[in-house]
Amino acid sequence: MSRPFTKTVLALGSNLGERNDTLSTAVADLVDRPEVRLLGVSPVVQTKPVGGPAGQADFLNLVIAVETTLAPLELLQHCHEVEQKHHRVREVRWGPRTLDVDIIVFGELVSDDETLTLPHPRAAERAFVLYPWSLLDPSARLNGQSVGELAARAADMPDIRPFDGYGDVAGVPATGAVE
Ligand code: PH2
Ligand code: MG
Ligand code: MG
Repeated sequence: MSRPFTKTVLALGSNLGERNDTLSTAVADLVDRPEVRLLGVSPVVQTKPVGGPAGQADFLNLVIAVETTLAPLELLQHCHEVEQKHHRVREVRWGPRTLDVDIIVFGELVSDDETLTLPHPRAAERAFVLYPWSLLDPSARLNGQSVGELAARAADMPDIRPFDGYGDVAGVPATGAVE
């Protein structure tokens, strides 16, 4: 018997190559199987790199909501396969990458599994995740707090800029607006 659909939030980032094209194709790839359905796509934001080596390029970041019948580790594997398709090479921790796809929340699941910690252990302090998520879903909460309020308090919030070259991602108009 298959699992019921669980709502999950994924964060995507790119700071190498054709960043915006990579993000749009990656969203399409992530939902290109019957076990994963797209619920919504945030606007794309341009962000300064948080951590990692000095001098790397700005990121484009976005967040999507999906529902899936995959188990958490199956979804993680699927995210890694989509990263690989976009020639992701894991060389330097937090270094430049064509594509990073992180699972932020998986339903209400709380897990300290080393392979997949949920909610994502650093999401609550990263405006590059929280801010686009708050635009997609202003009522979203993480660890019992409003993601918009968490974003406002995050150290990287002042460096976030709208990115207006996004158009439609995977044929789905972005919801929310970046001022
Ligand atoms: N991802 C990281 C580390 N730092 N900074 C920004 N602005 N955007 C990211 O997606 C990002 C980061 C680790 O995955
Ligand atoms: Mg990441
Ligand atoms: Mg990652």
